[in-house]
Amino acid sequence: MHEDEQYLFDLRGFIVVRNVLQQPQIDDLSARLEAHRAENASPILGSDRTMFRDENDTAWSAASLLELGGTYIDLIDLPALTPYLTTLLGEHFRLDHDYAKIDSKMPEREKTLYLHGGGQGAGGPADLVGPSDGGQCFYRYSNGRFFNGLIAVAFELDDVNASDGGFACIPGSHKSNLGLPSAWRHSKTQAEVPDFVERVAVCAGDAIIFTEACAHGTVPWEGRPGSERRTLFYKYCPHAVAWSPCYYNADNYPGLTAKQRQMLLPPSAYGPHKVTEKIWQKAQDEQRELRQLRAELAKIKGSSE
Ligand SMILES: O=C(O)CCC(=O)C(=O)O
Repeated sequence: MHEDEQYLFDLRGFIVVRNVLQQPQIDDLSARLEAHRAENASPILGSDRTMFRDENDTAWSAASLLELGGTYIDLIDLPALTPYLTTLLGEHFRLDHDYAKIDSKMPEREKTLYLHGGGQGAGGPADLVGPSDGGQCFYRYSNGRFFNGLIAVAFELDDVNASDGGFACIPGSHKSNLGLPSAWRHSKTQAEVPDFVERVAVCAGDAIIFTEACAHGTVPWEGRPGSERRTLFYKYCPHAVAWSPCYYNADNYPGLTAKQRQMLLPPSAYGPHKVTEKIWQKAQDEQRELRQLRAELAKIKGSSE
C-alpha cells in the first residue's frame, strides 16, 4: 500500500483501488452471480452470516458467496489486495463475512440511505451494525500502524456514476468523537442526502476499501432505467475479532489452499497457529459427523414410514 494511499485512507477512511479485477474475473463473477440469481431473486445474496437457510442447518453453515465457487474463492485472498489488508489489519486477519448486494430501481419505501458506523462508537446503541460501544467499529493509527475492527472490500461488477447511487460515506468520520446527528442518518431520496456525504464513482473491476468505522451507506439508486449496481462485499477482521455469530467451515469449500483455509479460521487471539487449527479442525470433524448421523437418522425414519 503506497504511502499516498495510506495518507488518504487515514484522512478519509476509504480508498478506491482501480482495476483490482481483470475482465475474465469480472465475467466469471458475473456469470456465477446471474446463474444464482436466476434461482434466488433476493437483493442480498450470501449473508452477513447471521441467517440460516433452514433451521436444521448445522452451525457455521450460513449462506456465503463462497458457495458460488470459481473466482468467488479466489477473492478470499486476492494477491492484489494482500498489501492493503496487511497494512490495515496486520499480518494475520480473517474473512468474517461476505455478501452480494444488488442496487436497482426499488420501491420508494426501500430507497433509504442509512448511514451507519462512525468512529469511537459514534453509531451508538441504535446503529445498524449493532449496539456500537466503540468496540467493533474501532479505527486507530499509532506506533506507525493501522488498527481496524473491520475492513470492508467492495468489489464492483458494474460502472457506477456518483449520481447513480451506490457507496457513500462521510470522509473522516472514522475519527469523529461525536455521534452522527440523527437527522442526518436517514435520507429517503437523493435530494435529502446531506452535501457532506461523498458519493463514490467506480468502474467495473474497482474495489472500494473502507473501514466500517467510517459512517457509510448506500445512496438510493437513480441510475438509468434497467441499470444495476452489483457489488460483492468481503469483510475482514483482526484475528481476535468476530462480527458474525456464524463462522466459516472451510470443509464446506473443497480445494481451498492452505492460506485460504487460514483466512476462514474462526476467531482467536492466536490466529493461524497449530494449536488453534487443531482445535477448530476437531470442531469441523464433529460437524461432519453430525451431518452424517442426521442423514442416517433421516434414512431410517424414511424407511420406517
Ligand atoms: O452499498 C454500499 O457500498 C455500502 C454497503 C454498506 O453499508 C455496508 O457494507 O455496511
